[in-house]
Amino acid sequence: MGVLNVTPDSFSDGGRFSDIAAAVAHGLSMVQEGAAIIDVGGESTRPGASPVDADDEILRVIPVIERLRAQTDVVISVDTSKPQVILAAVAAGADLINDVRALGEEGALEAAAATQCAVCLMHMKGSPRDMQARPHYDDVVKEVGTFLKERAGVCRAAGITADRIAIDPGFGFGKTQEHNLQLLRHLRQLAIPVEDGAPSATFPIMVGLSRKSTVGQLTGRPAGERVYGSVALAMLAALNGARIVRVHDVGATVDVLKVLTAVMCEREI
Ligand code: 7PM
Repeated sequence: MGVLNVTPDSFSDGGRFSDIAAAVAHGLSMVQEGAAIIDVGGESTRPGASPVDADDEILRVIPVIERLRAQTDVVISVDTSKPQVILAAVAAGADLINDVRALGEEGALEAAAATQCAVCLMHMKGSPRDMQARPHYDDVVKEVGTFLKERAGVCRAAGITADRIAIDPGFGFGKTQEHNLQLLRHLRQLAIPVEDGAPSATFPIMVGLSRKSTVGQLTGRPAGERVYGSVALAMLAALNGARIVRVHDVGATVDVLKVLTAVMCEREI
């Protein structure tokens, strides 16, 4: 999954033709590099970020989704928590709702269930505003697993079928470095069985580690120099059972995952 941010920069708050065209071109270049999914996001979930208005978010993401849909068959994901954005994005051609709030906002679950879309449910402790203020867990792997299992159950009860649900531990979202490392080491423990599914069926695990501060803490590098660390973490996550890796550096990650798959193909990765 390639990350396509359409959050405002210091020059524009989105919706300008040149911004839209640049975002679409970047999305298409990630498809060329081998991305299977493009994740379009218009809300910054940066620690300490303030919330974005639904109309602003729609103005940013919908033109990009529409134009991508017209030009490629790649799976299009929308990174949002808001019911209005979910409905508008699906109408514009999105296939997957990637929600860092696990469809917990008012009306989000109903909006997602009303579509035929897939969903990715992410764990976050707290809100972007306060999540990095001394997060504490007795057992981070257990707590994240319990939360994701509960949210997957709520989605199924709302009519979202099991084959349309992925889960994500939410690296960096209300986690210390030690929490992030514990989750990565024990990622397979998050393989939540699909109740009444095939005996070995589990919800696919997605992870986002790309360029995050966890990479910075491990390598001592600023955000612009975290490609090698990010790619290494993507590979380790895949080795530990991740099915979808959300990354900025698609070409580099695709090469490494090809190598990993070729070498490890005699057992399940
Ligand atoms: C600032 C800080 C900007 C953090 C952006 C971010 C994930 C996600 C994001 C993830 C899923 C980033 C994050 N991270 N969705 N959206 N999983 N499912 O680093 O880990 O891209 S935003």
